[in-house]
Amino acid sequence: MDGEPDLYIGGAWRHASDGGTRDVINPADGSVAGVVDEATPDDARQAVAAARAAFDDGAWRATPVAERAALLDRIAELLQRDKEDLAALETRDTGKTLAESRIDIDDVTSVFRYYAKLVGVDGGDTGRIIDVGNPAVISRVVREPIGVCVLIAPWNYPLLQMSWKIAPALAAGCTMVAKPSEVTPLSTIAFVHLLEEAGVPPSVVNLVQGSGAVLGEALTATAEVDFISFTGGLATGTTISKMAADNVTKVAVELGGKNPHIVFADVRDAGDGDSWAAAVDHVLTGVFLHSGQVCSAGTRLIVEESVADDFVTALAARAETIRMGDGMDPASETGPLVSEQHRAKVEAYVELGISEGAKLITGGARPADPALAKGSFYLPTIFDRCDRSMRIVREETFGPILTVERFTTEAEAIALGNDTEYGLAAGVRTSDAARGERVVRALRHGTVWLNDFGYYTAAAEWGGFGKSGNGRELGPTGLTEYQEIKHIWHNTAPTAAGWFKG
Ligand code: TXE
Repeated sequence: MDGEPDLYIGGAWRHASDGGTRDVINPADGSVAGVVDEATPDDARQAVAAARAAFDDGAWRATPVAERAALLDRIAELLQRDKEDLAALETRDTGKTLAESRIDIDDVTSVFRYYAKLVGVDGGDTGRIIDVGNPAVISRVVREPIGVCVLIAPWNYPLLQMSWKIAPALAAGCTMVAKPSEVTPLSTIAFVHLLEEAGVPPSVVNLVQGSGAVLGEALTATAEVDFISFTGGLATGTTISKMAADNVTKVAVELGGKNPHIVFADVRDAGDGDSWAAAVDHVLTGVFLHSGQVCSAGTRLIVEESVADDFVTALAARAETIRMGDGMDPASETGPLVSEQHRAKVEAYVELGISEGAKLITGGARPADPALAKGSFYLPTIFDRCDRSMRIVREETFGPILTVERFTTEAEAIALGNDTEYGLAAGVRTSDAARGERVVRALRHGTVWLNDFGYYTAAAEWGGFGKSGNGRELGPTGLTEYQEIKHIWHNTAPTAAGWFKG
């Protein structure tokens, strides 16, 4: 960054082969947060070749799991040592508040610690023994690293999303090429320096950054790659899956969501006041945290008719008090959108919502505060009286926009909650435990929160139903995605098969 080489290929830091660079913009004020090298397709091909050679060489995958686990723990220690620097980079790059960035770095640390422990269990890959009915035969199923992985991350949680990929890939013994979003590469560059310091062997992790459209083919349409893990938009995920298909390359994609948050009237009827306040608070946080740029954001409020007016009024009052500002300012509760380009997309969706007949309750504009004029800020926005015919209800806006739909029966709430082509996450709020269990089991989403919203843990799988993607990250499945399964049949007392008699 800023004159230092940023591409890490074959264990060496390099500039782009054509000398190209990119200005990375701080969305809080439009200033240049850093100038980084912009890889060419040829650089990307060299990174893939380096990862291929390192995998085929066999040394990394033969490293004892205990050593790999110790390396992951060392990475976790360095992450904590550098937490403040990494968090500041993340804030300058994405606009999110420093408090959020610090949580992100802690979460990244937990991911490395989790996989260090998981891979250490039973030596990680001793496998499963099968009784085939012949005492002379040892039949066992083992897991082995899948090979060369291409890891493509988005801009909303740059380092966190990348860690969900790099940690299990390293734990499994894979080699890899990481490509952060061109919009937010800074924390990943710093992190790869940290990996080098921790002792990750040369060529095991390679790093390129630049436009996905330019580098995509070199990274995904090649038989040199065994697995592609992608997080990003639906259109890009579909393109990558098609490119990978020619080589039958395994792909796992996480493509966002249009996540329902269902509120039953009984949260108020419970009469304790707390359930109601908690519901309002969680719906608010669920959609407006990080200005809605969260794949699991609860962007669709589905609320029981009898309390809907009061709920929306309470919500709007809270939304209007959210303090926006530069993420580096501790007084800020939320930062800007990630870029001017993204704000334009969000603004277009607001226009669309109005033209579709949704009722604008609050927001729907840039903030008037002149101190925010240079940043890509946008007010928390609520649309009431929405229905499923509206694109604003069906499509992922990835901005601070909440749509409100109303229901009168439990069956209707479930039907609305499932009426999306996505299926990443959903929330349910009710004071009736039996109803809560019925509804969470009926919802077709990868994560469902009951009387909570947004929480996750490195130990539990994350991913979506439907067009939210395929494959899972985190948890034990987040490791097995990076492994191939091999059945070994060992006859300790070989005899002739005796099939052919001649
Ligand atoms: O994402 P892209 P964009 C959604 C959100 C957002 C929309 C578009 O709705 O508005 O996606 O965002 C790389 N081959 N999400 O355009 O393009 C790209 O460089 C290989 C949801 O920023 O999908 C970046 O590293 N790679 C999401 C990554 O893909 C390619 C989080 C994601 O960028 C490529 C972010 C190609 N042809 C946005 N084209 C979530 N699931 O949480 C691009 N890339």
